[in-house]
Amino acid sequence: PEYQYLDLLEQVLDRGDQRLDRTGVGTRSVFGALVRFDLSDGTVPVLTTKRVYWKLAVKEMLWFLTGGTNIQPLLRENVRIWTDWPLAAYRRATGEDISQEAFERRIVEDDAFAARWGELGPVYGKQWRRWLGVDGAEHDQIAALVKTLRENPASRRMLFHAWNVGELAGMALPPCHMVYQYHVTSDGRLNCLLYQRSADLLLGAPFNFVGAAALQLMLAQQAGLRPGELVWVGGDVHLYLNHVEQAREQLAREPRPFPRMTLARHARSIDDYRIEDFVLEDYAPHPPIKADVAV
Ligand code: THF
Repeated sequence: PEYQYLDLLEQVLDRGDQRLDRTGVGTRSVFGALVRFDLSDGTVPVLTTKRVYWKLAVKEMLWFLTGGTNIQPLLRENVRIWTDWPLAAYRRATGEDISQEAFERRIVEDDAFAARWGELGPVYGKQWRRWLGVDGAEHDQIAALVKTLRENPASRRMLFHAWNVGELAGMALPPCHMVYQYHVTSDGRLNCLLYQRSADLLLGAPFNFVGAAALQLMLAQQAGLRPGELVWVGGDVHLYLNHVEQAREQLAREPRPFPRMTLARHARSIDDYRIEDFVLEDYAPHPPIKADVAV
């Protein structure tokens, strides 16, 4: 199950280098970590030592795949994990002390307001589906990946990347989960290696595991493959100092087997998946652990 994750959490907690970070909250951090999850038995890394709201993470992944960069469709699906950044920008620009709820309601109801204040800039979706080349042509990295998985699965170039240097300045937040590389074994298993330059180990990483696993299931189905391993590599892997108590509580819990995830139907294309297609079975987690996200 999740022992590799828990070991890493313990290592960061006990031996992480403590310093001040961009957000002003402070972190303990280790540099360079690798965790492997085996998806070949049908399980997916949805942590059990706390309840993970896995549907939010899958919905976020589906939103990335649409190429979208505005939080309005996310909020319409009740996914609120990206609100903090546009909200902070709005408060900074207007000086208005608007509540998160009121801000989210306006984004959902007022398209003009959403267009002005709900934009995150050229983040994941834009780069994945419409990376702008020097010649002005747009590159759909996801469509190209699916094509290569089908036609040339021995390729060593099956990856997509979000770190578009020329567009970083326009992003609300530069990409954390940056590169997804794929590998197909001779017996038809699809492996994924995700490189994440910066990982909020308590709050963000559990979501990123779920998103990557869901994507791996979709890609495998589209290419007629079976899921293999998910290898997660972290650069700056950190624990925020206001998450220390939560980490201790989580580490005191006994992990349970990972749940199984299946796709309820065969989608026609990578653009055709909906949240209802994802079925999670045998998920019996410990209770949720509340923690504030650093903005
Ligand atoms: N910034 C920071 N500091 N941490 C992150 O994990 C992070 N992300 C995304 C972008 N910037 C980041 C945002 N992803 C939650 C989960 C993922 C997020 C942001 C927030 C979160 O609060 N999860 C709660 C439940 C939330 C809810 O119920 O709405 C949880 O308990 O898991 C990493 O990609």
